[in-house]
Amino acid sequence: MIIVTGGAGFIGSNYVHYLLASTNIERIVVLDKLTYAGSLDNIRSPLTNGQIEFIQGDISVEEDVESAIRHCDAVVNFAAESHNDRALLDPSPFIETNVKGAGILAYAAAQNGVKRMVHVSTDEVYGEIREGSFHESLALRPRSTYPAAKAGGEMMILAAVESFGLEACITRGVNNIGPYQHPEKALPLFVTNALLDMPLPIYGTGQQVRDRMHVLDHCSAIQIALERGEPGGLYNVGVDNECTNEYMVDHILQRLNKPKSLKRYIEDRTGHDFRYSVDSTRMRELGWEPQYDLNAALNSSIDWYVKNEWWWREARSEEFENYYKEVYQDRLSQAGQDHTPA
Ligand code: NAD
Ligand code: TDX
Repeated sequence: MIIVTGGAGFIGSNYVHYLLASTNIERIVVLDKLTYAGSLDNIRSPLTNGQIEFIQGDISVEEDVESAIRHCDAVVNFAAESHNDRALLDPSPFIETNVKGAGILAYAAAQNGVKRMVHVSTDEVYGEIREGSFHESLALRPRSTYPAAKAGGEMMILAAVESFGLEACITRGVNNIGPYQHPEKALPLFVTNALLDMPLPIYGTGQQVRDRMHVLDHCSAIQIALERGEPGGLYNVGVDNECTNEYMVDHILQRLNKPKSLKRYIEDRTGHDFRYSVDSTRMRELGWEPQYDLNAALNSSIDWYVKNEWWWREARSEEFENYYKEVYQDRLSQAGQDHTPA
């Protein structure tokens, strides 16, 4: 039996679909709090077909974790607050879930004899890098609340490895794109705004760089880490699909046949990391090989939102619209159509 925490969110739900399609694991249990970011729509068909079980619960609440984790062989932890812009509005849930939750989960896993665990972390824990790539041996220098809390969570996992012999490893993935990503994140926000003929809000100059990994490549890496990762091992997961935010926006507009006049350059995100890049040699040495190059990752992701309007209309809920107004309304009203925000 495997527990997938945060399995109703973006990457967790893709991992559930990946497990069902690519492995013979007999029992899959999703434990998810169903915050604004989680939705049973993301795992609707396996739930309806009885292929998975769902427990609504919070990884930072001991009783929720204890009752779910008994008789479990493996845990993959996706549960987190994951959006940088929300961390700027309210850090509390980030500290609660990403640090305390990771600690409670790791302790419960160790006490209940869980055999294997992967804790899904992020490239952002290293901080930004203008040139070259981060290696796992480097010190963590997170520059804002979300990655700082993720770094804290990693320490909780490593403490349980040392203190209790928990067989857990940690993956540090780059930016994911693909199906079921909440529309607060850049690619689904840009695609769905374009489909709605709304402006696309680009932070600062749009020259920031991200390595865009298709979520299924991330899922295959996590599975390999679960099967072959060393206890206490750290594994960068990157794909060399670097591009600027502006390149991604232009690509989206072109694919959707929408005008460049939808682009808006708005006031930058506070503490915006300019570039992330990781050296994934260690992950590749475990036998991992990503399948999607940049164009394939972008195009298949864009096309999914075009085909699944029902999904993103649901995700662009009242909660989302309130959040959108809070983060974007003033900045958009002062926006420019060239690289200099008005
Ligand atoms: P997401 O926000 O889409 O999903 C998070 C899920 O966790 C949601 O279903 C939510 O309901 C659930 N959750 C939140 N708090 C919880 C709690 N206390 N207890 C139980 N469930 C809770 O996030 P995502 O983009 O799918 O990211 C998943 C994981 O991967 C996160 O740990 C994130 O840090 C990491 N990660 C994400 C990316 C990326 O590009 N999205 C890249 C690298 C690593
Ligand atoms: O409206 C926007 N305009 C914009 O220019 C948004 C939402 C984003 N951006 C920029 C900021 C980033 O440079 O696009 C880039 C990507 O932004 P996000 O999708 O918010 O991702 P990022 O902040 O890079 O973090 C993501 O990758 C690492 C995930 O959200 C994290 O969970 C993951 O750990």
